[in-house]
Amino acid sequence: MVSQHYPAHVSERQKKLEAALAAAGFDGLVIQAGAPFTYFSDDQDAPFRPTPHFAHWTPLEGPSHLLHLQVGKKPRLARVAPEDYWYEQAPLGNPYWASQFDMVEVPDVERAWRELPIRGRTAYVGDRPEEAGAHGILRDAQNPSALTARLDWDRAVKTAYEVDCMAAASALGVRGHAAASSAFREGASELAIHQAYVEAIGCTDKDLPYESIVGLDEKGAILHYCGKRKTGSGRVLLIDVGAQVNRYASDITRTWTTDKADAAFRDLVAGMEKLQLELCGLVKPGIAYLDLHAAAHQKIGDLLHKVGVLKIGGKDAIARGVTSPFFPHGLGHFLGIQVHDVGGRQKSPEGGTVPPPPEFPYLRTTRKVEVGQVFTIEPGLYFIEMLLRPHRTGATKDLFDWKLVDRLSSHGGIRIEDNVLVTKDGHRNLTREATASSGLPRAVPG
Ligand SMILES: [Mn+2]
Repeated sequence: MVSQHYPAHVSERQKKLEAALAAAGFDGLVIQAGAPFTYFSDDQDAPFRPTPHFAHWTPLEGPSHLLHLQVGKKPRLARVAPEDYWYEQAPLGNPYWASQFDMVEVPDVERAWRELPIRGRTAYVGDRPEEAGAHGILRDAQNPSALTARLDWDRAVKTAYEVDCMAAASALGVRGHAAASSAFREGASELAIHQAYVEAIGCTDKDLPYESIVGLDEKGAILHYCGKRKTGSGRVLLIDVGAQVNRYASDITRTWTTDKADAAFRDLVAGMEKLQLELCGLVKPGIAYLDLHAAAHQKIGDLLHKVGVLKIGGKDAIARGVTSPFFPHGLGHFLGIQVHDVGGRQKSPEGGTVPPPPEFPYLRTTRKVEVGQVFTIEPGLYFIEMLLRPHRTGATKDLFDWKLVDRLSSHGGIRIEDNVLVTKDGHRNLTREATASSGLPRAVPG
């Protein structure tokens, strides 16, 4: 994907970096693309992922490259391109982004270091600090938290280039989800639904931003279910899978049902779709993400009450602690180069953490909502026996319709997840935009 906003992205990075260097007391920074991760006692590497701080500057793929950033200078990028006949070493050519760098190509990492004129107080960010030490970067300048905290903080606010990448990643994901939902309706297995997804977006599993979650029926209640049953079909599909563009992720979940699903469960799915969109509609600068999360609990409590699973709704259900067994995760998380992007609980540019309140321990986002942030809105409603069991006896047992709970348990759960950008006037829903403009059926479950 070519974005006209890329030059402005690099200028913005440079501006933010210079402020961060000044605040942390450095003159320059070397960021390393990262080393391949080799499994213990093996000669096989895990699929490579670049250091996120490196990917924040350039979509250049592959390990070992060095990026040298200095105050007032054009970024210098030493691309490591070994002479090697085991793996493909494709020539770089002239990609649209390369002119933003003072580029040099070298056959190994040692020569990459020699290409960098390191002087003054230079910091290093990467996974090979000992290598940085051998090239004159002091120990207290290797991954210094005073600098990395500021870089993490800045990553939460996306540039127009990053938004282009993430919108494209949502569009790709939506295409895959449409194919997956068709496969589900034709009676496909979990494995076949997964294959329909990757086939539709034209990638392999290692190009996905995270392992796909494809759960039929009761498996939908396992939040990170990664099995892929080869046979069988379902009445309900919970599918959580994204796509990557220039290393930026989308993270999309849909829940689909066939007409064989219980009518009460289908009402829950329709209700979740409606309340998910209402929650997206509340997103605007200045609010606390925690308030969105609390609103989700109230809406889910009301829905459970309306369908008859709970005998009380909304505020009362929250006060009695009976929404949490159905909705035991956070409403969402920051999204970007990492699927669970950094900085969601960060207190300030200097670092520190704002912990979630004790009643919502899994909430990953406690930071104030600001223009340029991208995060997910993903309310969930599941029938998880481990969490329901404590309520089957004791003070809260009469608040549930246990017969209905037991009837719906075999349907697993519901999660609906979009990727939302905070704008000056409110928000842009990158996922629904892609759904609306794709010509594909709108991703309305049920
Ligand atoms: Mn997610």
